[in-house]
Amino acid sequence: MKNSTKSNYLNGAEALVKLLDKYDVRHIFGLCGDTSLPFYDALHRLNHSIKHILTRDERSASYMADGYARVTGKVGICEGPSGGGATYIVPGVVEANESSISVISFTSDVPTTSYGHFPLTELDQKALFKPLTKWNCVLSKPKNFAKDIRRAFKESTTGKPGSCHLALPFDTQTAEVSEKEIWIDKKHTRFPAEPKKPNLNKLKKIINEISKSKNPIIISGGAIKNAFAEKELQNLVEKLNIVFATSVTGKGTLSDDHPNSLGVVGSNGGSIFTREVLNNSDLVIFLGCRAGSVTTEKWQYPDKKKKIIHIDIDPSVIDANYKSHISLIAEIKSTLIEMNKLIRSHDFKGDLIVKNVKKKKFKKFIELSEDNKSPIKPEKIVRELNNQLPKDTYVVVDPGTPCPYFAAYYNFKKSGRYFITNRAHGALGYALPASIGVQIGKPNNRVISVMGDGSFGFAVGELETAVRLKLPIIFIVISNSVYGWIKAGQKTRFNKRYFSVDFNRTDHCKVADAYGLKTFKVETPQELKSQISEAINYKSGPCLIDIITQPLQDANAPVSEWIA
Ligand SMILES: Cc1ncc(C[n+]2csc(CCOP(=O)(O)OP(=O)(O)O)c2C)c(N)n1
Ligand SMILES: [Mg+2]
Repeated sequence: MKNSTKSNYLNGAEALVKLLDKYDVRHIFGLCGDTSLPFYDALHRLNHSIKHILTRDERSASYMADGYARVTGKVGICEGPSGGGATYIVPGVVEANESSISVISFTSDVPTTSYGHFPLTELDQKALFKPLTKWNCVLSKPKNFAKDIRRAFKESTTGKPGSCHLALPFDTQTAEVSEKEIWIDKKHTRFPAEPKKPNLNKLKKIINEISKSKNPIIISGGAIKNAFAEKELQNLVEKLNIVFATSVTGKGTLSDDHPNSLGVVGSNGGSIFTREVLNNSDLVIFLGCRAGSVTTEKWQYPDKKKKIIHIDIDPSVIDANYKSHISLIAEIKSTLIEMNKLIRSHDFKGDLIVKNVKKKKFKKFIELSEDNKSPIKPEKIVRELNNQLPKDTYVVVDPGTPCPYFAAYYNFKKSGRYFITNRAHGALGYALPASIGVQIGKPNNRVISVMGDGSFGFAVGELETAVRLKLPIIFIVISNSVYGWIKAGQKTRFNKRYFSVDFNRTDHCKVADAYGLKTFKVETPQELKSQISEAINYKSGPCLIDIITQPLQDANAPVSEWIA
């Protein structure tokens, strides 16, 4: 094996480490394997500023990279070995790609010389990742090695950001790569890069249409958060005094305290009151939002006759669900900057509309949150956490009970990326590993991970990682011994024909204790406040609060449709 035998050459693995270091990569999330050994050896031998975060499952590595990228704006890097490692790393790669998050996944591969000879772990990685990524490639030619890595960073960060995959065959890791190839384009270290500026004529038409409208509403997806354009958005909203709503992913783009912030609309976290605002509007402006099934309650609200303006970097979302009156394909931050320059002030009375709706929307929530009967209501958990956590806490939530409840009722007092959830696929088991990526990306902030007991079962192995790294994450398990969301679907749409959704209650504290976490058990509403307070004061490592909670199918969840 060559370890830089000639002075002007490196081996492929060394070249990869040097390139990643130049790309300002400071953390790699991954898990070892036979075919990755040259890469690990290069990480061990070379001088660099990269920390390798050893995970207990490749799926976690990709979710960690996703969470890390969401809060830092840097490219999230994950890695795993050939065969099982490559198949296990898929979920986070897909989630990031569809959520427009820059993630690059490297998986090592058997030597190109053994392709077709049935070596252990052989897999057509190119074919596997092709439909799941924005761009992918097998680094099979040393001559193209650095060029292809640069292409991955470029593809991942420009246009609609997304994920890329690179397969690293064993023999390219040990082959010679010229040192002259070790250069990068700094623009591609963060996303979104090389923003596409808006067409000003179209933008003027959009502004004219907004000026003519009476009750316009903005619905934003995750793009503004991803572009760190919250300030520009706030300027626009205040200039127009317009109603501002979001998808689940966009939650927190504008602080929930802001007078114009309506909150989340749609079937998961919306309410009949937010829907009413949408019904009363005469113009809907989708900003960086794909208008998917959840945000639009299966394309019912807004109804198809509504006048639509659609602004997005991704041409494929335009007119996919609603015929737009005017559309604009451009990067969101540059668009907001130009809009603020061109638009004149209006008073669409957004603050008044929002005030009215919020009063109605929170009435029942407050009532239920004050109920002191067992089992503990999800409303009480959200309210208590909201009362006690610092305002710059990152809240990472799973599907099931956490998503709709936090989307609807958690009150973010600061604009930004504080709410993180996986809305592309909504796969169980995201919040635990993603929160690890978030805490590594934001070491000075509090991070909480709220999961269902179903999700806990998917991801529990990473508690060891959190303990090993002494990350002060607060893990919260909504313990209801059921796949509650699905049971609620059986209740509402299948006449309570419950089938194969209940499971035994796990003592999550005992499990967490075995991993070395500090634990808190909450069985009655009376214990909730003090246990949360103690958990927040505990900062020397991860802790877990196990909360015996009202099952989702019996709760008053802010969900209008269980079958998305
Ligand atoms: C990987 C994966 N498998 C299945 C589903 C379908 N699904 C959506 S919600 C849900 C139940 C969630 O149960 P739990 O985590 O216990 O939360 P609860 O609804 O009980 O609060 C299931 C199975 C999914 N989202 N992801
Ligand atoms: Mg459950």
